[in-house]
Amino acid sequence: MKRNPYLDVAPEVARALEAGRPVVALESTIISHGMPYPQNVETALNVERIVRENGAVPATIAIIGGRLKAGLTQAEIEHLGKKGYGVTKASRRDLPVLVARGEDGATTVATTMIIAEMAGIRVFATGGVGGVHRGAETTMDISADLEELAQTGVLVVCAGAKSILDLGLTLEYLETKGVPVIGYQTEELPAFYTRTSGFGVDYRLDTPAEIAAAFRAKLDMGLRGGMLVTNPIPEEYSMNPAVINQAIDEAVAEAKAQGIHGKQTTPFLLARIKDITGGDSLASNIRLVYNNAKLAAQVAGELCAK
Ligand code: PSU
Ligand code: MN
Repeated sequence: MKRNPYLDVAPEVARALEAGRPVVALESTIISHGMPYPQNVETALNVERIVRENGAVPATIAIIGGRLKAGLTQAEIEHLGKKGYGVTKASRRDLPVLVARGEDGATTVATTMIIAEMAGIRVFATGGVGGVHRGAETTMDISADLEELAQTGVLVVCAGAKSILDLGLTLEYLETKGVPVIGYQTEELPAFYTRTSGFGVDYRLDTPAEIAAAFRAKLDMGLRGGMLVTNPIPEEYSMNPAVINQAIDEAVAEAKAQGIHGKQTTPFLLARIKDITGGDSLASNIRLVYNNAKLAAQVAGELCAK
């Protein structure tokens, strides 16, 4: 493979990739903008441990000093976690200037996919992906994550989409872009904090091997783009739908009243929902990320075997 002069693959990750062993990419905006310190750092380190316990090597992805990093040290994870909103939330459009200036960036789902693909990593675990926001018919707020799923060949394991987004429009957008939306052991799109949403997925697949087979087929056919695997939050950590939906409605109304827009929207909503629920949403968020890390490691293992 041609060496990418902007990319640093951590030695352990490079060894695993070379030997054809499973690797799971992890994002860093969830650390800097998705959760408060110190839970963010604790969660990021636990996620890496869970990936290992399930037989894969973790590669947390970020931009450090202008370098695209596939695999961070513990000190780098702590740095991003402590700096929080002080780190640039980096989506696709942010990469050129951050790299040219030698700055730090926390990678969203979109940029994590880009860097994972550059490094040769095919499977990525996160909590939630961006999507079509409520009111997008006037704001045009549609996450770059969806375009990335359309064009970059990485499988993303998430817990579905939360209703800060318009779930119906998000599914329509993914359909238009040709992104398969898979439900893991479910026919329904999970709604992040809860296991159901009332919306159907494209296909229900019941084992990591079936998921890997579908993604392998996509790669082998040369079909551009990724695949979205939605994994419901474990029952014991799921939230009361009435309580969480009320909190989301309140947070969305506040964002609108305060004129929050652009890249601030998602972090603002997540932080408000956490405060309104007295921290309950954060506890659920952490658990669903662990659940996704486990499934992603299993899928990465199966993909290597194919
Ligand atoms: N949803 C979450 N937690 C997160 C994010 C989304 O539950 O941390 C982050 C992810 O990094 C995602 C990004 O890629 O927000 C989407 O931001 P935007 O909507 O601005 O594209
Ligand atoms: Mn947006």
